[in-house]
Amino acid sequence: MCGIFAYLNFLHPQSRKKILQILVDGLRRLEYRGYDSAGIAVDGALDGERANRHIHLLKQRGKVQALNDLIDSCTDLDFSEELSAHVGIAHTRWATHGEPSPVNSHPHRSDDGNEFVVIHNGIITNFKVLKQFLQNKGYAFESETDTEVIPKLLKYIYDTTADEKLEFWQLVERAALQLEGAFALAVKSRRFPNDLVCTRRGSPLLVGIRSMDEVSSADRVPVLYSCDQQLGNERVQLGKVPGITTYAPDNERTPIEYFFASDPSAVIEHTNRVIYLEDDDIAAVRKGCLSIHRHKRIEEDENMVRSVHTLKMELQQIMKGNFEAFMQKEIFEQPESVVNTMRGRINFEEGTVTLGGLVSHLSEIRRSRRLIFIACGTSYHSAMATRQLLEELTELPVMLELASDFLDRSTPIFRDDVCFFVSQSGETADTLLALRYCKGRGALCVGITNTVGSSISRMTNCGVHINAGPEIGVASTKAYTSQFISLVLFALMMSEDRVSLQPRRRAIIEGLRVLPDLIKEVLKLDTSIKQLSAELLEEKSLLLMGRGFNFATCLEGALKVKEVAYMHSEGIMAGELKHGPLALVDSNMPVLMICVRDGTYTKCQNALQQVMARAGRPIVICQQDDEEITKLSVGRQLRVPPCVDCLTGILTVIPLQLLSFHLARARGYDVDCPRNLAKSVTVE
Ligand code: UD2
Ligand code: GLU
Ligand code: MG
Repeated sequence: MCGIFAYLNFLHPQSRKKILQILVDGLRRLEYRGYDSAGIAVDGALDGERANRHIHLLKQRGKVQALNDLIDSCTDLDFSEELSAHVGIAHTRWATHGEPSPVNSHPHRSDDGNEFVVIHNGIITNFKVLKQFLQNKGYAFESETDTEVIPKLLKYIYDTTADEKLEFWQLVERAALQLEGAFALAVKSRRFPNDLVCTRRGSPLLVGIRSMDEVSSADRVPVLYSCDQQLGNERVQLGKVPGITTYAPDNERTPIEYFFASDPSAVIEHTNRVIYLEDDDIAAVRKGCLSIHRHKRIEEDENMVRSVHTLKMELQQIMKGNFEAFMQKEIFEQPESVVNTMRGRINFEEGTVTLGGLVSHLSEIRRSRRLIFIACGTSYHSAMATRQLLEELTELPVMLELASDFLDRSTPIFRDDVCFFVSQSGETADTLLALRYCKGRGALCVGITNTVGSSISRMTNCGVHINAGPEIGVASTKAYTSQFISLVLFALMMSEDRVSLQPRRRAIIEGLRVLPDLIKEVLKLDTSIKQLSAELLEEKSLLLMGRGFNFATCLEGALKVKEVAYMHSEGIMAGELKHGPLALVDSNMPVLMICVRDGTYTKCQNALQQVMARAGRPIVICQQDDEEITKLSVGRQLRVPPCVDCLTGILTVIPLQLLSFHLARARGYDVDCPRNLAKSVTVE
């Protein structure tokens, strides 16, 4: 979700100024990964008493430039001092726990003396128990983040295992064993000057190496296994890997530099030799030598190595990965972003859902007279997509309102209403105005937003952060599916103690469990959707028809097509066909229909037949094992895997996201910056 960057120079003297510049430049490259705050840790002056250096932290809210200004104005550091060996770590944050502020920014520290400092990307889901444990041991926390438990835990392990004389990487290994959730970490410590340890689980991390010696692509770093699951202190090398245990320059005293980063964009300007770390690898640099450690797992090959790869990409390309645009990257990120939305919130065994932000308001929401969802554009569609389920599981009337229209009508709002404000950025002007209006009338106001610390997040009484990570493409994709899931989670939470609804809830929770895999399968349709877009290229218009759980998909798909491909497109409620839209249908009008086996299946089939009877050859989004549709329809089919009815909207919208993307590309448009549109609409 955010960017990690660390720079280690060994026997390669650099001025502190240069080091800070390398760190800030690394962050600038990563800024697209998160940008609500940034921070840095470097060594300060020598501490005469302890004969090592203080660690100096600089943290600032806002973009990397704000951190840069803070560094420029810093008077406690000697910028010109030459450091022959040094470790610096830097972070750009996309907050999930605690609002963007200097104290919540990373690096986080173990204590006032900055003994261990940590940067973290991801979410630690069990941080509460760890925090409680550490607080009982007398640790005082200063931030609201999940991350802060990590440096404190490291210090705790360090202090309680003094007799074992653990190595730096072993401390990190023991701490990592206690962590649940997703993370990439970089740790710096004044106890281990000039050494660095990094590890990951679920969040990306790589190491770039630059040395006077040629670092060749034939170089391998053998993985060292620690056997003891509990202690991890017996550093035993299993298997037949010959003598070398670390990546070291041929001559032990050769200068070397390492760059640890969340992605290659921050590294490429320094070196093109990189090693991609795998989950649970612990990479340690000690006296300039890199070693990689991990626990031996039964199923793992004992002769594992991490190869040195050569980056051949251009910078621009790297930021987008193998993708042509951020929108495409974000579409393909959805198997992960939906997991981040659910992370730490669903207990799949017990079948329970906890949205931390709503717990204490739940009874008030249950007692309310109605739920009103107020939003614009894609966010509005996410509420529409989940409305039926919200009605089913909350048994409350659910109203949907476009913020602008809601205000135009001066809609009556009462104290016992609960109003939801859905917005990716949390800054959408119309939605914000509606929020002020509802607050003024005494309604409980709930935010659903992707941006911690945004206006909507702050002004609402409570809410849910969807944790989809930053979205750069102007046309929203992953935020839509994460908003969708957040609302499903809310519905599940509302119905927790309704006995009659338990089988239904179980089925939905099971659906959420398998959803990431199903999304991966839908993404495999990419090639055929690209072909389809070539066929539709010259068309003037595209009608998207569906009903029930999939009507919102039609509206959202049409919005995407309009937004990025500048093609007229309309989402049509299939039940409304004979009340007008059918008149548009003939053999020339491109039509796409969604027909999945839910409560509206037969009705959708009827609609399909009506369209074919007007010589239409609709493209059908249907389910993989649906033979009936194969027999019935004459046009192209896009098949998505079956899943529980109320989640199909996620699987059916992804083909339309892809279609709009490919249409736009084929027409030669810049999909990330469509004309006339802005990412965050902060004007009325
Ligand atoms: C929250 C906290 C986290 C920690 C954790 C404990 C944040 C961002 N998250 O994560 O620090 O305490 O709980 O398990 O600090 N909210 C609004 N409006 C919105 C969105 C959220 O008022 O539009 C409130 C929400 O009611 C809650 C807080 O902000 O009080 C955090 O919401 P969240 O969804 O991040 O909650 P959670 O439990 O995942
Ligand atoms: N969960 C951490 C925080 O809120 C890290 C977020 C990130 O990946 O930027 O500070
Ligand atoms: Mg928008």
